[in-house]
Amino acid sequence: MEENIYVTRPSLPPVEEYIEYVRQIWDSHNLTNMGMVWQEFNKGLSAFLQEQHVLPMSNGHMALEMALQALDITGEVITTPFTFASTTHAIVRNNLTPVFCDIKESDCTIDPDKIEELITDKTSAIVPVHVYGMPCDVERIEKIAQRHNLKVIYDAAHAFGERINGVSISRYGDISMFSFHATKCFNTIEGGCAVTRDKETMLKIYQLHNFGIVGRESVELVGANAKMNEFQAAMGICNLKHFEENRNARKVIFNRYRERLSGINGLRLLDYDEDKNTYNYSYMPIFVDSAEYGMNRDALRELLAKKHIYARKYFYPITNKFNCYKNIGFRGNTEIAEQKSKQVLALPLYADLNIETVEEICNVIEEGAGNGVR
Ligand code: T4K
Repeated sequence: MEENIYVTRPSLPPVEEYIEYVRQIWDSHNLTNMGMVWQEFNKGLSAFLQEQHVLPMSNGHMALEMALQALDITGEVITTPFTFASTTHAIVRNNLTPVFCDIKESDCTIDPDKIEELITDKTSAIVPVHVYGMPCDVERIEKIAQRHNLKVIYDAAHAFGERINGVSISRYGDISMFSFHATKCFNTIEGGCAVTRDKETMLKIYQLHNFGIVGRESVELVGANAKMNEFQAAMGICNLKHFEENRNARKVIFNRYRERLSGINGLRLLDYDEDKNTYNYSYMPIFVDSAEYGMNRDALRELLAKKHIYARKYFYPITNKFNCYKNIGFRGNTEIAEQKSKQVLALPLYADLNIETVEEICNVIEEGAGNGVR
């Protein structure tokens, strides 16, 4: 393959659609601070999510940091390390202590069977991750949270547009955060949003994201700047119009990958439940069992790279093994997360990835089986 194929490629609207909004922004000279385009985007986004309290922000990470701040979370927070750096950093940057819970083998989300043993009198919240858009066991997490009076903040960075039993995934927990980064299935270049059902909480996040300003002469909270600008919002309006067609295109690719790869010895795919969940099909993780497959994950990644296919180790290393945390010694046994992170390879998956390329990627993986070094 001559052209480089990356793990993802941003979906872009027809350029004319975007330019129309750029002209509007030019004419208004209103570039940021919750202007008209931002308001239009927020309205469309709330309608799409069927949620009342939604706040488009500069990025998903700040939405997560401010969600924790808005709920006055203290002490310990139970979370998983099988995620992007952002989840753990958001906790630590709020001066909170992450306590790491292991994940389920079947879908890599937090294992509800292992949450309660980690709860102490210092625990005040759970931050589960809908990793790869795999919905966490939201019902069980809700019950645990209620029993122990804990807040739940979902890192739903990967789960935009998903539904559980027909209901938006953001309906669960106290707050959910979506990421609209360029690499996500829906992008505003950089961006993200916070969603909650509680009006007061939303007001607090709104104030926090604009320096804690409450009125012209009144600053009530130690906030920061997490505002989404007009150009980001314009991209959001345009991309939202094409979200469903892009979802359908990704589903075709995802299904083809599953057809081709599910029978290969030593490769494991995640367990999807299409009767219950509406997915966004934004990630295609495979897990390589080197003993059975005949080659380890890193060797397979190199084999693909030789053909200009750049699969990624999302997520390796797990966050509790990061150098910046090595002297801290966080609590929690995360054996399965560690094993999964050593096996995972995220294959290219995006709306305009052509099906011939998918076939070629599968050919390489198929030919690799049984042929490599352990
Ligand atoms: N929680 C979770 C679970 C997350 O995964 C993330 C973000 C967050 C929280 C925080 O949300 P944000 O604050 O980001 O909204 C990427 C993204 O930067 C990051 O947003 C994302 N997770 C993470 C999983 O992936 P990298 O360092 O792997 O990205 P990068 O630049 O290597 O891009 C991957 C590939 O995508 C490139 O090889 C080529 C392609 N690409 C990328 C960009 C930026 C393009 O084709 N065009 C582009 O503009 O982190």
